[in-house]
Amino acid sequence: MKIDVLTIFPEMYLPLSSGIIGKALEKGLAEVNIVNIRDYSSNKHKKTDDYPFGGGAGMVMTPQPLHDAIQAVDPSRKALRIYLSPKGARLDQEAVERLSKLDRIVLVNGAYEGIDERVIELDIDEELSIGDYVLTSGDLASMVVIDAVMRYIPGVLGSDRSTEEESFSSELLEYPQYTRPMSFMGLDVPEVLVSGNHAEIAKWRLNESIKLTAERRPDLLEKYNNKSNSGSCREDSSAARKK
Ligand code: 4GY
Repeated sequence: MKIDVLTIFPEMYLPLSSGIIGKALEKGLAEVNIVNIRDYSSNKHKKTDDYPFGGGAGMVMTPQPLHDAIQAVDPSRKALRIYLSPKGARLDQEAVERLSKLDRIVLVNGAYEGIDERVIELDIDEELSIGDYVLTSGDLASMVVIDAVMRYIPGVLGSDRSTEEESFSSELLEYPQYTRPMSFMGLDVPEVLVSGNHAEIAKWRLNESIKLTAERRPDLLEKYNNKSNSGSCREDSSAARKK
């Protein structure tokens, strides 16, 4: 996969060089191309914004540099062009998985009061939001998209992870994790986890996941139960919880 990122703040993408994402990009498992929108401004001062028609506070990003930058990275419209904005459809794990299957994505980032609406009309395929809050630019949202999508690219995570991701409990909240020591500040690791009984461990973890999801995210549990009832291979959470 290749991701082109169009931004007026290219220095915000420095963290992509570190950690798991940094390693994956080094290995060439995916490519992220950061493009400075300012480089495409035909204005003599490389301006990328102007006052809003109709008045009001702040500045609006002008269409020319954005349109030309998009045209430059995706001349034959092969990429999915995404604009990050609180007006967009909410990004969830399902959307992340869908994006991870694409060959090319262009992430378009606004700042100030946003971009000229005609760029959205002409050049954007999809608007996505990472949540109901307002950032100073789309760039942190783009970083979230990149990070979440990269986890689905083969080789980015440990090899046994990808199968886990597809397993039936992935739409539930994660069960609690423990590591050594067995006893810490008077708190012990649950006995079953050191029993060596893998079936019992799997059962305990699923049950913990269901309990936690019921308490904190009943909306997710509802979704999970609907899926398990329409599919045939697994029981619903009330049955699982009793065991
Ligand atoms: N929330 N999800 C978000 C955001 C900043 C003004 C348009 C979000 O995705 N992006 O808050 N973006 C705004 C700032 C221009 C983008």
